[in-house]
Formats: sequence, C-alpha cells, structure tokens
Amino acid sequence: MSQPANPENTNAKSQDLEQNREYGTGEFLTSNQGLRVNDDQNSLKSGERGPTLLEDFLLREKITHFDHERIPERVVHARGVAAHGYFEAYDNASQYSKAHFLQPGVRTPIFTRFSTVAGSRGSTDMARDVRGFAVKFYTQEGVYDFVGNNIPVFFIQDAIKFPDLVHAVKPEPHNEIPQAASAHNTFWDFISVTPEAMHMILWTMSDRAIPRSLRTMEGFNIHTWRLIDAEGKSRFVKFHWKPKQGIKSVMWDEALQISGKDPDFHRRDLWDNIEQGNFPEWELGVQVVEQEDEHKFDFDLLDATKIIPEELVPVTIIGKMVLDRNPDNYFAETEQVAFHPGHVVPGIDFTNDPLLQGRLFSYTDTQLTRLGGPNFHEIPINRSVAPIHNNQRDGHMRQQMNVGKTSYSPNLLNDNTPKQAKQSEGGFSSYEERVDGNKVRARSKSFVDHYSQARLFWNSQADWEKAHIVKALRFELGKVEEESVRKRMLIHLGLVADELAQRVAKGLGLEVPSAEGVQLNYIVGADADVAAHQSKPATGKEGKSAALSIEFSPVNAKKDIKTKMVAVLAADGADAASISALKKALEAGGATAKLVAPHLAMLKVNGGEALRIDFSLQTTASVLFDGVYVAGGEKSVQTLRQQPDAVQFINEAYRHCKPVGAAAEGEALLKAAAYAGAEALPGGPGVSVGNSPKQFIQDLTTGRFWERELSSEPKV
Ligand code: HDD
Repeated sequence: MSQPANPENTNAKSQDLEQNREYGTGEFLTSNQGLRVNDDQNSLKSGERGPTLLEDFLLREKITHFDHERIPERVVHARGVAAHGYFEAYDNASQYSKAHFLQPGVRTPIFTRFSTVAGSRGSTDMARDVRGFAVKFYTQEGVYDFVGNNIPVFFIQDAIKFPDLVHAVKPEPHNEIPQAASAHNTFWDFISVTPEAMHMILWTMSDRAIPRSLRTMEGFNIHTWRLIDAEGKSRFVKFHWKPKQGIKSVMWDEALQISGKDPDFHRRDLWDNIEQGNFPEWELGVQVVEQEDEHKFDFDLLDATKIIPEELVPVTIIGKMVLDRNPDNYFAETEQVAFHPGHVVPGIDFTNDPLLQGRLFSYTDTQLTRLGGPNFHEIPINRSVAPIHNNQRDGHMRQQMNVGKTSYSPNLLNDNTPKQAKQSEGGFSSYEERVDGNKVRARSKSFVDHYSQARLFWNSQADWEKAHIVKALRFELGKVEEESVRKRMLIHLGLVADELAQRVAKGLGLEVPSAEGVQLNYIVGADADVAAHQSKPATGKEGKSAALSIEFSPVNAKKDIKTKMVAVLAADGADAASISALKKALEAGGATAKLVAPHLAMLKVNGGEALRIDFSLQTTASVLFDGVYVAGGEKSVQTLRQQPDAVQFINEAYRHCKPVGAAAEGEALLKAAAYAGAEALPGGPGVSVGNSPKQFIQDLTTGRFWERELSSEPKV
C-alpha cells in the first residue's frame, strides 16, 4: 500500500480503495489479458521494412485502449482538483441532526473536489470564476454529498434557467472564444436581462472569484436545507465551510500573470501543501432557523440568490474537515468522482428551493453520459462503504455479481429480502412537509427583490475591495462589444448603489442611464417592474455585514504566516547570514523561503557553504509568492540591479501590495525598482530595510498593503 500523506490516515475508504490500487513496481509487463509481453516497442511486421500485420493483437489492444482514454468532460466544473481526508463532528452537532456522521466525535472519510465552473479541463486555475466546493462523505449510512461553491448565492432562482446561464457564460458557440472567462458579449447580454443575478454578480466581481489558494476560501451549500433531529423535528439550515487558513485572494493583474506563469497554481498549491503535511482544515458551520421562523425574514429562505446575514442568524460551528492525502490517480479519482446533491442520509432533507429541486434531477442524468451508464456508483471512488443490496441489475460495465434468483420485491423465494428498513433501523424517510397549491409555472413574489442584498454586499466591503469590484466590472464590461449591454448593466448597478454605477461608468466612458421605462426583467410571468420592489432597507446591522467582506470577516481575525511563500532574491556573493536569518524566522512561523537567482544550481555565498537555488529568475515570478526579500551582499545586489527580471520582481510585488524586504545593501535594488507613483519605495507601508528580518516577518503577517494601491493609482 502506498504511504498516505498522513500516516494515520488508514480510514475505511482508504482501505476500501486498496483492492483497486495497482502498483506495477518490479512486475512483468502484460497485456490486459495477463499475457507477459516480450516486445512492447515494435509492431509485428512482414519484414523489418514491411507493412504491419493485422494479426498484431498487442498493437491493436494498446492502440484501441489509447483511442478510448477520454471521457466527456463535465459540462460545468470540468477543471478540478481533489484530496482525501476526514470530517469529525463536534459534540454539539447531534442536537440538530440524527445523521450518524454528525454524532459526537464520529470521524468520516471524505473526498473533496474543488473546481472552476466555466473553463475546460485544461484551462487556467486563475480564471475569474466561482469555485466549486464538493465534499463526498463516505458515511456508515451511505454516501452524503455536499455539492457547494465558494460563494453563498447563485445566479438564478430556478433550475430551468441553468442551461441558459451556462450557454451564456461558456465560450461563444460560433468561434469557441473566450476560454474560461465571463468577460464577453453573451454572458453580459444574459446578465443584463436577468436582474436576479445581481447579488451573485457582485460576489463574482469581487476578489472571492480569484482566490489565492483553494485552501483560503469559504464553502457554502447555497440552498436552505433541512436538518432532522432524533425526535423527527425539522429545522432549516444554511451550511458554511470556514477555512482555518483564512480567506485570501489575489489581485486581478496577478491572476492574469499567474495564468501564464503557472496555470496549475491552485492545483500545485493544494498538492504541495498536503505532501508537506500542511493539511488544510475547514470548520463546518450551520445557520439554523426554526420551522416556525420560516417567514420572519424580508427575503425568502427558498430563494438561492439570498444569504441569511450572520448578524441575523449566527453561524454555529459543528465539526471540522481535514484534507490529508492526495489521490493516487487523477483520472480514477478526481475525474471519475460523481457528486449529487440528492445523495443524502437520514437527518438531512431537501426544501422546495426551485434551484435545488431541478438539481436533484440533473446530477444522475449527467453521469449517464459522462461516466457511460447507470453503474457509476460502482467506480471505486464513488463506492459507498456502507454495503449495497437492492434489486437493480445489469447495465454497462456492471461489476457486482448478484447471486440468486430473485431481483424483485416482494418475494418469497429469498425470504422477502433485501428488506426495507424502518426509520428505527436507519431507513430514510422523507420529511412529511405539507404541500398544498395549484399547479402553476410561476415565480413567487417573495423572490422579486434582486438588489437589496447586492447593496448589502457592496456596503459591507472595505475601500480596496470596492475598488477591485469597480475595476473588475470595468474589465468585464470593457470586453463586451455591445454598448447597449454595457448601458443596461449600468442601470442594474445603479439600482444596487449609485456610487458603484458612477465609478464603473467613468471607466467605460459612459453616463449611467435612467432606469425609468426600461423593462428590467424578461422572465415571462415575473413582475417586469423590478425596480419597484427593491426599496427595502438592506438587512443586517447598519446595512453592513462583516462576514461578506474579506477585510472584515471574522474568519480573518487571526493572522499568521503559516504556509506563506517568500522569494529570496540573491546572486553569487550574497550574504549567507542574511539568508539564514530570514529562513529561520520564516520556518519558525511555518512559512517557506525559496531562493531565486539569475541562474540555477548552486549559489556562491559569502560566509557559508554554497546554497541550492530553487528557481532561476526566468522560471518564476513574484506573482507566485506572498512576499519578496532581497538578500544582503553588495556584489549580489549589484548583479541583481543589472537583471530586468529582478527589478520587475520587486516592482510587481510592490504594485501587488505585498511585503517587500531587504537586508541593508538590498536597498539599492528597491530604489532601482521604484516606478512612477510608487514614491514610497523604499520606505512606506510594507517595505522594510535592515539586517534583521523582524519587520519583514511582521509585514508578511499583515499580508497586503492596500493603501499603496489606493494612494498610488488614480482613484477608480
Ligand atoms: Fe451544479 C456540477 C455546484 C447548480 C447541474 N455543480 C457541479 C459541481 C459543483 C456544483 C461543485 C462539480 C462537482 C464535481 O466536482 O464533480 N451547481 C452547484 C451549485 C449550484 C449548482 C452550488 C447552485 C446552488 N448545477 C446547478 C444547477 C444544475 C446543475 C441548477 C442543473 C439544473 N452541476 C450540474 C451538472 C454537473 C454539475 C451538469 C456537471 C458535472 C456533474 O454535475 O457531475 O449536473
């Protein structure tokens, strides 16, 4: 068995997967029929220079298998990365739900897949996009799937609009441009006539859509769900994953550059951290609403475009998830894993959210095409650790061999088994909600306020976050070719907040048009006069909610330098003492220093043994690091000053508001890197010079120095 990243991780699912692992080390090469192969390098020919013979069954087997290696990629969330781990319930979880995995101290194996939504399998990790956050729990009562995102709301309220949304955001059908980007005509055309998307748009235009790491984002299950306790009492719930690593993002300019320098940036970061034993952790939180309080809010709990502000219903933490082992095989696990919001266990149930109801159909259906038939639950990564017994039979690639004559129920030939389980025996039974209504195709009036929570989001942001939202909208709408679409978007933004619309309009060179007389909503049967329904005061304390901001979120209250990456710029002749002092200080806080030099291999240093260089200036860039430090040593600094890549390294780190530090002689490089508008270099916020790295470590703890951006660039 391969050594798991966490040697303690030999949980039930890992043991279950062992029967499918294949090592091959030290073995003979065989055909798929087990025949030992004598020559795998030459096909069978009629003479050395003659034609290949049809008889060559080894050639045919190898090529045929290769020809069929690909399966259809996911229609959305195609690009993803996953890891194994466990979920552990805290003592308080069972008061809300009878689910076994939520009973005190129970540890459940899990497999978590993160993804972008719009791009193809080979697209960049750093697209501006929502991130999927899907967790498969292998519980003793069967598989439970949490199929969420890193943003707590969604673009649309009813699943019937999902194909339209996805068609609009995907590359345009005539020329398949652009890849993994929402900055194009069809997306904004659709959004400009879909006011229900405005809350989500504010989130996707914020830095939430360009996370620093998959480890530094929140997760949400969006819909309101039901939790059922041991007495059968139902409560409404919203689920949250709160990252122990904090919430961190990059700037858009960085994201663009990372896409070129390392399109696997997120994938690599997750893999490397797990390999190094930096196991990422999230706590599971719930916002619980009693059944009788269903209608006490000024929004509808069934509307997936709304949050419950944490000021109204606080989040109670009920457990934690740890990711501690990388998959053995990308295709077998990460690609073939099949999630479904309809995979529930006793203690969790659905609500009538029309977005959720439609999803309950879509996820099994899509696997039939993607994984080729109805037996995808038998694929090892999808296989339940709870035993499966039923009368479903056959189909493509069936693995299970059901023994016996009966494949129906009731029966007497097999003692009427497999038998139904009573609730007391763990049988799932749906919550008996009373439903009473006419059969209608309609949208509830309680779903019609599309702007109040978008405004709450805008109001809750720090100045730098607002500036980033404005810049993002200028970028995205700037890529739209139709001015009419830009103008319609300005009308919607104006209904969210006048300041937002004015600032975006300035960048587009437009005036904000009046909303008067404009049909905002194109949904048949919906109230077209959306503007009339958005005058409600924003919910939450003083129209703000700290949890919506990255800057003010309680998740970010504790700051440290754990797992941060620092580039140490040095050339031959660098001062060994300055490098080792910094390395020691970083390692003490759980951060990593990488030595970056003009060339690869060994660095000659003053006062010590040669050091191994991690990257040459050509193979890396400041956008891949959280901070940059210039090693001491006059000769080294002189060499770096002659290197445009080194100057750019500092320049960009400064522009991206990252900590920049230098041992005393390094000041000369900082001066060489100063650019127009960056008068503060050296000196100013987050720039430190001196032989002790103390201030630099302090700055790294702070993270970013947004005041640089706000003061050195024209106000956006
Ligand atoms: Fe979905 C995949 C999350 C609405 C139809 N969805 C998919 C994945 C995530 C989500 C994380 C990737 C799972 C993985 O890693 O394999 N989807 C969401 C969230 C939604 C949402 C949080 C709204 C709250 N989805 C949604 C709707 C529909 C779908 C309304 C269709 C009516 N989603 C799918 C799908 C996918 C999928 C087409 C593609 C691949 C797959 O299911 O397995 O069925």
